[in-house]
Amino acid sequence: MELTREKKIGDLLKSAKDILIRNDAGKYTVPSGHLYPHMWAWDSAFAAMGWAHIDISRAQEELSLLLQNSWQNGMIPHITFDHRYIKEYFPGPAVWGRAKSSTISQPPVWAIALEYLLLKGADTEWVKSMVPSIEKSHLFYSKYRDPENLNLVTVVHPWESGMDNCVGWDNPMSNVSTMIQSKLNRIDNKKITDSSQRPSDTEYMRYIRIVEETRDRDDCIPESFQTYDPMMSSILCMAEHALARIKRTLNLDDKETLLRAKRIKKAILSLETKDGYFPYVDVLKNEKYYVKSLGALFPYIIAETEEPSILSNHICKYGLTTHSIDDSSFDPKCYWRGPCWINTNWFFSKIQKHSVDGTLSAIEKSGFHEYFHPETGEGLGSDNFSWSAALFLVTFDN
Ligand code: 9WN
Repeated sequence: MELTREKKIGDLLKSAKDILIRNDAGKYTVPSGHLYPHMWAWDSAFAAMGWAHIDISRAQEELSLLLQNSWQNGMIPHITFDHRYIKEYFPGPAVWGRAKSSTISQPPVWAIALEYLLLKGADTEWVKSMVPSIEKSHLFYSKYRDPENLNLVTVVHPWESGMDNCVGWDNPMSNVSTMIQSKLNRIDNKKITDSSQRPSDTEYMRYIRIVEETRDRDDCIPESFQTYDPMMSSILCMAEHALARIKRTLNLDDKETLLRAKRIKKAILSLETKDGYFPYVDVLKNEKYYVKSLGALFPYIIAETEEPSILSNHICKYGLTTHSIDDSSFDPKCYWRGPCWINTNWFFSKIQKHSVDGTLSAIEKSGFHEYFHPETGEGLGSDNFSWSAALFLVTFDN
């Protein structure tokens, strides 16, 4: 019995490596050649962790390029465009108003990836050389994403959170206008033709509207969306801890980094929860609100709460659902509004053992899809998805 499981895992590990090799666009890895043909920030950091299982120098190359893309203010942009493929993705540079990249960031997982590469034998001098831009990217969030000085992190676009259409954004998004100047030229829904798996046109118009509001502003902050996100805040806290550990290993001074991590942790964990969920805060309406999204449970990871009972609202055969199963907004097929994702399973595996088995069941059933139907395990969105492959390697190749 055990042998069969090992054999299955062995075959899947081989396929996972093949996917990263197939999605290798040269110096970076596309999230999916089919749907996402540019460099995405958190996808690349996850991919680098996967590459560490194939070729450590290729892993270093991925992270080096990601950090080279940093803006002057430290921001690592969420998309860096590959000009060979501009026509294959919407919205491109014409909508963002910038030739090279989008104007928002994504969850800062690069220190977590760097620590992983260090553990997997990356060259320590190279690791040291990555530290300053990682540090600067962390400081970006406190300088430009914390308008109320709460030691927490806002997102200025749902895409910045990486959980694009999660139910957490419905409230602030309802105030965003759908009037846009650009032509809504969606390509995603020509590639994923089942519209129940992707955000709606109305949501897309709002996404574009927010981008258009940032276009002529130096600070790239839109006027209609700015919301504190419990998941971003928690990931920054994890990333600061990872950076502090890297510094300690390299005999660098970790005091300031550790202080920042502690400040964020304290700020998050002192927030009042409702039904066990941490709040979002809409800066523009000055309003705290609660949503049963998996994102609002990330603070339990930094609190290191083992198997928190609240996760039972999300447990299914394929790991954890991105929205509470018994909530009326739960949608098992639609993107971040219910389906299971391998990266959220991986984050929660630190406090919830079940999500590891969930990941195996999902991938065993449907391959390395972008996300999975929580009831049937059907693979949804894109196939051959890089971070599903990379995090499978991280979880099972040891
Ligand atoms: C917009 C690349 C990205 C991920 C995000 C995921 C999805 C983009 C899209 O794909 O977002 O950034 O076009 O839907 O939501 O987390 O980084 O895989």
